Amino acid sequence: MFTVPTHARLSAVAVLAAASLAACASSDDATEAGSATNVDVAIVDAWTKATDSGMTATFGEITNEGDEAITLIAATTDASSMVELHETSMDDAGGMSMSEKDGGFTIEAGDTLVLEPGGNHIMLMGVTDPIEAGADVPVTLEFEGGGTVEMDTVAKDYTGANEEYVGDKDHGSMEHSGDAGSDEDHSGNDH
Ligand SMILES: [Cu+2]
Repeated sequence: MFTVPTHARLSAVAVLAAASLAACASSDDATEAGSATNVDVAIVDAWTKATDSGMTATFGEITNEGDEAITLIAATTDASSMVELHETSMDDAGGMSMSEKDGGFTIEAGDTLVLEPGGNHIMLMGVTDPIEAGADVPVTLEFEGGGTVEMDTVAKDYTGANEEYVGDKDHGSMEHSGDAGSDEDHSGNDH
């Protein structure tokens, strides 16, 4: 709805989302409104790694513009059947591995959560329809207390950050990256 540069547009969307949350409170001064969670964030550089299928990730910088700490506890997107919040760490062997972040990401007032390849990220798992470079990939961020923010991300080709996934064994039946079965629509993607 806005024809302004991407970053500005993303911020505007986040602010609008926060504004609509505030509008649900009984007064304009939502920060004092008891249980209502006022999630006031600005998001820039939001993008999702293009992929044909399997696993990919969403990145961006999320700044808490509110007066209180907020905690990102989950995310959802139509682009994948399962989403987790991941952190990346170095294992004993010196390799990088990623795993689910217990308790989510807390962002102190005024601080910025940086989601980037090789670091914290939003993990998309079970992608079945290809996410092509340039596509819009909306991701809904869920914060502790019930607040949500729509994060509009754009798909980009990216190679690198091939951390090993060390998810718990409960997810062992999950599709891992690569062609897990589905032979439908291999529409000639030559890299
Ligand atoms: Cu991950």
